[in-house]
Amino acid sequence: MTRQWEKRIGVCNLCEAICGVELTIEGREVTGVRGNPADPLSRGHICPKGVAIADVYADPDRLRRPVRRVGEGADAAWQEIGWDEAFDLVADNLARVINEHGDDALGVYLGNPNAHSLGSMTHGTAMFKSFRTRNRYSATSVDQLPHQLVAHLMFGHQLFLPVPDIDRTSWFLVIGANPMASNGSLMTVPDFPQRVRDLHTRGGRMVVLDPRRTETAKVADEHHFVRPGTDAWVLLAMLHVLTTESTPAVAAYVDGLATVVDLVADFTPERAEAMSGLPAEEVRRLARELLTADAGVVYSRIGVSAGPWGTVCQWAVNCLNILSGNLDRAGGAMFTSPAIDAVGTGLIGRGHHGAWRSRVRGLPETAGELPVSALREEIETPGEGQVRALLTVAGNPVLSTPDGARLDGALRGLDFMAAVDIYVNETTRHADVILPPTTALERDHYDLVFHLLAVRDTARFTPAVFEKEADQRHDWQIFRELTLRTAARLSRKAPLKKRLVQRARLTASPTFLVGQLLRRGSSGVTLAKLRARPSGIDLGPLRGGQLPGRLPAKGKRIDLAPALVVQDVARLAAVEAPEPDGLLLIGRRHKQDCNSWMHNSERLTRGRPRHQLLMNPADLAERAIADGSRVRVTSRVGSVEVEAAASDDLMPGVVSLPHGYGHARDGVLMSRSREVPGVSINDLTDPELLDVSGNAALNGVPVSVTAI
Ligand SMILES: Nc1nc2c(c(=O)[nH]1)N[C@H]1C(S)=C(S)[C@@H](COP(=O)(O)OP(=O)(O)OC[C@H]3O[C@@H](n4cnc5c(=O)[nH]c(N)nc54)[C@H](O)[C@@H]3O)O[C@H]1N2
Ligand SMILES: Nc1nc2c(c(=O)[nH]1)N[C@H]1C(S)=C(S)[C@@H](COP(=O)(O)OP(=O)(O)OC[C@H]3O[C@@H](n4cnc5c(=O)[nH]c(N)nc54)[C@H](O)[C@@H]3O)O[C@H]1N2
Ligand code: SF4
Ligand SMILES: [Mo]
Repeated sequence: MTRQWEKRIGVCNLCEAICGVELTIEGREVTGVRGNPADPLSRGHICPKGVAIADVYADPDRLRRPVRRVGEGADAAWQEIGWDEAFDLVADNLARVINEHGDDALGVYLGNPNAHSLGSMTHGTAMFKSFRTRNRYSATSVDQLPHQLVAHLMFGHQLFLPVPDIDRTSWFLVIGANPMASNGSLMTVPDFPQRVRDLHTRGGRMVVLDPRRTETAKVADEHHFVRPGTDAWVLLAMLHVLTTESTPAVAAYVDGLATVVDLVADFTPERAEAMSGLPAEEVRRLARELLTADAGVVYSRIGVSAGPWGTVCQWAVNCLNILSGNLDRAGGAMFTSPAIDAVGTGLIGRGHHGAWRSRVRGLPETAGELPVSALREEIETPGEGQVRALLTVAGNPVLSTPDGARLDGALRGLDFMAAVDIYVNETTRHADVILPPTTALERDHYDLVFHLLAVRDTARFTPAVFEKEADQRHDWQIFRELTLRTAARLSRKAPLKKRLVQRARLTASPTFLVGQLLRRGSSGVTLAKLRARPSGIDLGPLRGGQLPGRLPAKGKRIDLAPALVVQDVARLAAVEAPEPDGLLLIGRRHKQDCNSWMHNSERLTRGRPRHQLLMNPADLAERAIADGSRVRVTSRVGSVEVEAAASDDLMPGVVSLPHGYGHARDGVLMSRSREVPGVSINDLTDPELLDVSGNAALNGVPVSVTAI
């Protein structure tokens, strides 16, 4: 018998690069995945994880029907139940807790894959809004919160984020990011390796500042070590050089230049050298190169935003791009013009900060969310407003947020927990009920988030590759049921009119909403046109000269000196010297890892282990630790045992662990993940170490390392 096969266009949603893929399908099986060369953004690029989307689809450990937990910990068993029963069970319990203890007694946590699901953007957002809790948390506060806060304060909208125009720049400074492994973040840049080769062919240069000589550093023209947590001094010193060696002129719509000049007056390159280890002369040269480049751009990401001074750093990055004349022009830091402008249309709110504070520690909210570093104490501390029920959606905070081990324990104390997730993971194993949605290949997709952050304007609608089974539910259907069934059980009722509008909105499918949103834009792209060209429509390179017209701020102005940043620079100025000797822990990402959740894929986990603590040979020798031997790593909050591996790529005094490892907790998880060696870096990271925004300082954590 000849095998029947066909090709279908799909999309990989595992990271921000949103690569187009071409799948070979035989019946209900994916037998091949390759990059789609006709995709105008990804141009055929694919990485090892892209191929593994087939593994998620086929994984026998993946949940396809709702399950209810019976028993606890190692003794837990999971019983499949029907959807109706599962929805009622969750709605009954959420409503019970809210009716008895108030809105804030329900905590919610949103994980990273929410940003990669259309249904979550259209319907999940509505559900979270309908729960009026202040105990809302997400992966944002272990990630890009400083970027959003700074964009809100400077430009007037949390997601009006400038993107490096990598395809036209001639000078690219990359700080605390490793796009060769991560494929870019807040910079949707599929095929980063080719774009760097093109940069070099044009005669351009890339410079990397990172405490580890990363894969990106290795393809750069220059790499310099910086001591973790000290980038702020380097960036402010670059501003110091710009403002003392030149007289920057800014556009008429930019306020606050004099304040910036004042703020950076004492941040000399010599001080930057003392703090960071980067020689003063290099700091000067980098600032001068940015100023004189044909087109230059500074870009920084999670090594900096998830550090102790994330907000000051992201502010300084914007100031450098603005003061060097590189904002909103080709080759600089530019704004996208997406076919659906989630910012301009108000689909995503502008943001706010400090409208309320967390109950126990008084940490500020941003855009309606509290820092996830406060979640554990809000569950454990009794009193009014205590979190008694938790709903997690596509997240794994036990592995991904600071002091995960203690959060793990706190989850056991909840009255009720539900999760919308496709796996039993280290967090969802505590849920009473797990509701599994369809996966990427089974649902329609239009990217509402990452077109907004891409290095080129394109639009693409990808219909589901596989029809869902009758007894599966899409995430938007789950959000609709949970919203409506919980609301029906609440003693506080919204006005009838509001309820009817909500019901109508939740009943429209995400695809229908995409069609409507496209019509509101001015790109001329329609759903019909997109359906006719499933590889995507090219809208061209990023457009310059859009300011001040596109500025979301009232009055269409840029504020270079927001009060919150000015105050935090004063706090920075008061720091006199680097922390005394000791080791500083940083994180890392690998090409084949996907945060905490792809370790059930055979093809991503075979081969040489990569979970080790990387350490400079001199630091190993000083402690009489042999390469490859087991060590104990200890921080203020915890201690782990792991193999150490010598690496010249680490700056002396710095050690590195990847995040998303350490699956063996009680041994109750997916079959293959359980066998993957390694520990969780977040059993060492500290919920007390925060940036002013409330973002966790996951990088630069003081640790000691001893031989076992
Ligand atoms: N120390 C340290 N910690 C870090 C980081 C770091 O660099 N260092 N990085 C941080 C960053 S940037 C992030 S984004 C966070 C990520 O942290 P989280 O978002 O909390 O965790 P993920 O590992 O992304 O887990 C995603 C979960 O979603 C599930 N899932 C996958 N697809 C779907 C879907 O389509 N629908 C649903 N409902 N569920 C799905 C998976 O099964 C998995 O359980 O980790 C952060 N933690
Ligand atoms: N393969 C893969 N790709 C991914 C992910 C994944 O898990 N795996 N996750 C996705 C997600 S959710 C995100 S948010 C993005 C993140 O994308 P990136 O920001 O590119 O993430 P990382 O690769 O962790 O790079 C952070 C870099 O910062 C460095 N660093 C640490 N501390 C400091 C410091 O104090 N100063 C400086 N200058 N550098 C420092 C680290 O050594 C590391 O090289 O990646 C996305 N892409
Ligand atoms: S770079 Fe890899 S993981 Fe990211 S979207 Fe492309 S194929 Fe998927
Ligand atoms: Mo992230």
